[in-house]
Amino acid sequence: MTAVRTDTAPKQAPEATRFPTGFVWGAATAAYQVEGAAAEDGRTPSIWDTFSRTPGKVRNGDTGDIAADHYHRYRDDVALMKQLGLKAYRFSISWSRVQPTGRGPAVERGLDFYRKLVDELLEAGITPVATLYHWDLPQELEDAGGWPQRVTAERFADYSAIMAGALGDRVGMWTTFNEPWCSAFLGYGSGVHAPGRTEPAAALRAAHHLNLAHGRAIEVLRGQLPAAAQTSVTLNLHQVRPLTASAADADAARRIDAVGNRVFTGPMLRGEYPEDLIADTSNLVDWSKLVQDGDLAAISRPVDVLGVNYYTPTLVSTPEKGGGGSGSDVHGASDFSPWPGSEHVAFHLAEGKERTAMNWSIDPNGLYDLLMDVTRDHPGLPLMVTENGAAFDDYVSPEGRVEDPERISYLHGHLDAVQRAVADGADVRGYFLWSLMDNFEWAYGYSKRFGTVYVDYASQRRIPKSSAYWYADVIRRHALPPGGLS
Ligand code: IFM
Repeated sequence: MTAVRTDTAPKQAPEATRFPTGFVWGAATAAYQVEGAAAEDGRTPSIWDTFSRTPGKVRNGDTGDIAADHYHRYRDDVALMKQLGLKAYRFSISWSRVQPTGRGPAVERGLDFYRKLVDELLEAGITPVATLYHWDLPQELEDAGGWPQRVTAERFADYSAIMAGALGDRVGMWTTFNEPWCSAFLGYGSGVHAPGRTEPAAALRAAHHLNLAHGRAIEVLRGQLPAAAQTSVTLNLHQVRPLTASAADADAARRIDAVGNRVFTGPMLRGEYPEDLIADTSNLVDWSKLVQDGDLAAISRPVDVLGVNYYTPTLVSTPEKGGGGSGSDVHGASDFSPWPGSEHVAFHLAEGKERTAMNWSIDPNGLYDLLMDVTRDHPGLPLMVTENGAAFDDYVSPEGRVEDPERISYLHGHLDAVQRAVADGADVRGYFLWSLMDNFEWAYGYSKRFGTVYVDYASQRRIPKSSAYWYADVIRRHALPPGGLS
């Protein structure tokens, strides 16, 4: 048979760029946002139980009492994760569930929940990634002064030892804190998060003690975990952009970068607090007394991976350019600033960009820039995108489906940004979609849906949204679908 010759080579679909070998695909949740079972098996209130029960603090008076009932439904949730092909699940541990008073012995029933969850994940072939703290300080420790008190860092080290002892044989990836910026500056500065205090000096003290607690926990984890275990911390690094090219706006951006980012990356990754941060805030705290001998060495113990959470960039200027409030409205409105020492900076929403249901502008280039900036500032540091995602006004169609093309588009754009950053030299090891399922969105209660799985709170039925199937396809391919959005 004679072969038919063609002059043009057969058309082939362009090969989709694959993510690096070993790139981890996951989804994330946090204890207070999904577990529920707030008063079961010995758990005592955390600051978020107290805060959410305080009238006017959380939209509609919502609380995490039941949330997505993950405490009782974790087996089905893990089965769903497996069905979607997730390779890793990032969850957090409720401190007051395992050590109700925040000090002293652990409660076995509380530990058992996490043991069973982890075993279920391992059985399903899903890597557990444990975060020790996602904002839910035991209320008893807040009553004793909370994060502005140095002793809280020691309590955290003890709690870390309990968890390393209970799960160290089966969890290989550990994160000390999720977004300590929110704990310090929304919790003690603007007060839109628990415990709802509005004391700028206390917010800075909290930031230092969160840093110290991180360092002490890394020491404990390293001492107790097998050598192969990985340790990390997750920061919501603000991708700060000046509104104009003026020197004044550049200075506004510098200030927010200092009290938003470098207050953590400075001591953790360089072993020092930035001089400009100290100068900007010296009227509020005496850093020479706050930071004691040995603190910086403790805080800068190396981590294996830096977790980065990204949602939207932060556009700033001097106040004369207009713009809104304190920037805290990203997480809830407050008359108080979450930016000690930088109260006069104005915040803006980027013009002409699409927004999510949080009114956050959608800008995947912000993620690319962020990953490249961290890579430039801290060469060789492995990174993991530990949260990225979007809230939209999802609903169940009469056919029982939840179509969320906007979320697919958001995820596609941001995964493309990750891929571009990898191609340009960023060592990004994985991506965790926020969130696995709809959950308690802090001051917004259940009014905002970030899940790739829809939760019908009345029945607790889970319905994977179309983005969940899309994400499953990305995981299967280990690449974005060819030809843009699918
Ligand atoms: O829901 C939160 C999460 O708890 C921490 N990072 C941001 C998410 C969306 O606001």
